Amino acid sequence: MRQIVHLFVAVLVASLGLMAWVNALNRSAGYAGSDTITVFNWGDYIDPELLEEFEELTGITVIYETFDSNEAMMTKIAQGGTSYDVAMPSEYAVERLMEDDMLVPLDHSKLPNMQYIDPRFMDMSFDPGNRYSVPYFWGTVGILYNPEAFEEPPTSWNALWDPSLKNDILLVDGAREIIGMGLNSLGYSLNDTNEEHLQEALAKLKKLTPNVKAIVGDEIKMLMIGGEASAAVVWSGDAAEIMWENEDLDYIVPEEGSNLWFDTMVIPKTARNIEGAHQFINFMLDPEVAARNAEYVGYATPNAAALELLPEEIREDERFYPSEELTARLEVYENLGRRMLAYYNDLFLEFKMHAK
Ligand code: N2P
Repeated sequence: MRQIVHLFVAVLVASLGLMAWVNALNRSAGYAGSDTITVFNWGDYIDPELLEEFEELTGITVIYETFDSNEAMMTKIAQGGTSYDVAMPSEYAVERLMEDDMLVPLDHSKLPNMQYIDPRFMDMSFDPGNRYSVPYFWGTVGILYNPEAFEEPPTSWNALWDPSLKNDILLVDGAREIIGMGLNSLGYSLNDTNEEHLQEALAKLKKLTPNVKAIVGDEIKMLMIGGEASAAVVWSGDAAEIMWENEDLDYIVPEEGSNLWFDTMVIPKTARNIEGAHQFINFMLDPEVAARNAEYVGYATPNAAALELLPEEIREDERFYPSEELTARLEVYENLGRRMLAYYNDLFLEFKMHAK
């Protein structure tokens, strides 16, 4: 009898262990049953309370993962190891994912809250008819700076090359952003594919290295709030968040041009819960949810009804809701194709090695 009990206990322990293992495996593989979705978003790019509210509202558990560049996100989606249900690529990455047949067409009948998006952010050239993507946030790339370190407020990218800023600037860790800045500072387009121009941009960036203190991801916010550098190349929404904490700083978009970007929500082909993914996207488009999210992350919302709910001082701040006159002279990243994107990445890597 004792032996039988021992055997029974052993079988029980083994099967419990097996169940835990299978569960862990499912979670790590981002397995989404009908009651789970896996969301893949940029770091610091959502109000976490909203995830909990979505879970309470729908009974769907959210597995949440983050990335820090479009390139890293696309690589992970292509690897297929995790079944992401919703992801937040920027416009050129949406185009690339569409080209690679990696996206599920959206069912607009399940996204009634799309009606709240400002029409100027709909039907954009990278995804006509919003067949695969809906806008999430938008913004610019610019210079966040401490006026005390500058004789005159900077108006050009070239201000960052001033020798007085030795070891005093931070750069966002993005290949398109930094190579784009190099190109723009020389008067070229940030979508330039001429290899001579790109080499010129790299040479120019290498001259910036004495001033570069670090090339960082989301830590840039903590460092700038703490006054660790006099200037930083950042996305507009990060600048907004930093300036709420450190009022000494200001943000400009350089006059020779910069990037205007649009981040979106899409459903990758890896999705296992397409219904849940639509529910999540629609939830994020709800005006009250979108307004809270925009206030939390600091980025500009494309949701017209949400914008109405934001405090006037945010809505009317042209640093974060730039005028159409400013946006007209900015450039949106184009999908340069696999080979060119890899070339940009290689140049950026070479710059990073040099900056170390
Ligand atoms: C937020 C990242 C914003 C991404 N941390 C800009 N495309």
